[in-house]
Amino acid sequence: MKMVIAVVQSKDAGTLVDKLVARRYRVTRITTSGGFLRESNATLLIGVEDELVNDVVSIIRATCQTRNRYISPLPPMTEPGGDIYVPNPIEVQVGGATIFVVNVDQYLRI
Ligand code: 2BA
Repeated sequence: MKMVIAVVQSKDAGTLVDKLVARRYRVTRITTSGGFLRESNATLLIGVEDELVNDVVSIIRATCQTRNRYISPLPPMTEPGGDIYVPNPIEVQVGGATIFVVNVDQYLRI
């Protein structure tokens, strides 16, 4: 058995959970946030038999979109009376999903 851990954008998470549940996969959704953008995203835990991992990944691939985000870098420390700092937004491409597939030693439902 494997645990598929998928970090996805919040905008895609609801649709993705709906699709997975409709296909009878068991899913846990956790509200998380990325360390870089500090924005809310979602992490899904999906425990599946080994032979179903590819199916789960293809559902994620078909559902989650890559999007561009723009962030403004923090201004550098300046002395009073120094130059005015006008930040140039930086474009960041946030992937459709970041997926980890890990082995599960035991799966118990009590
Ligand atoms: P964030 O950490 O908020 O990162 C959002 C996007 O910012 C990343 O998209 C990437 O394009 C960029 N980014 C992240 N760290 C960067 C850095 N040190 N320098 C320059 N650009 C950087 P994705 O790579 O698609 O990642 C989307 C989200 O997936 C991440 O949100 C994070 O929550 C998660 N993630 C990605 N890789 C991970 C990893 N190796 N371990 C744990 N979580 C990961």
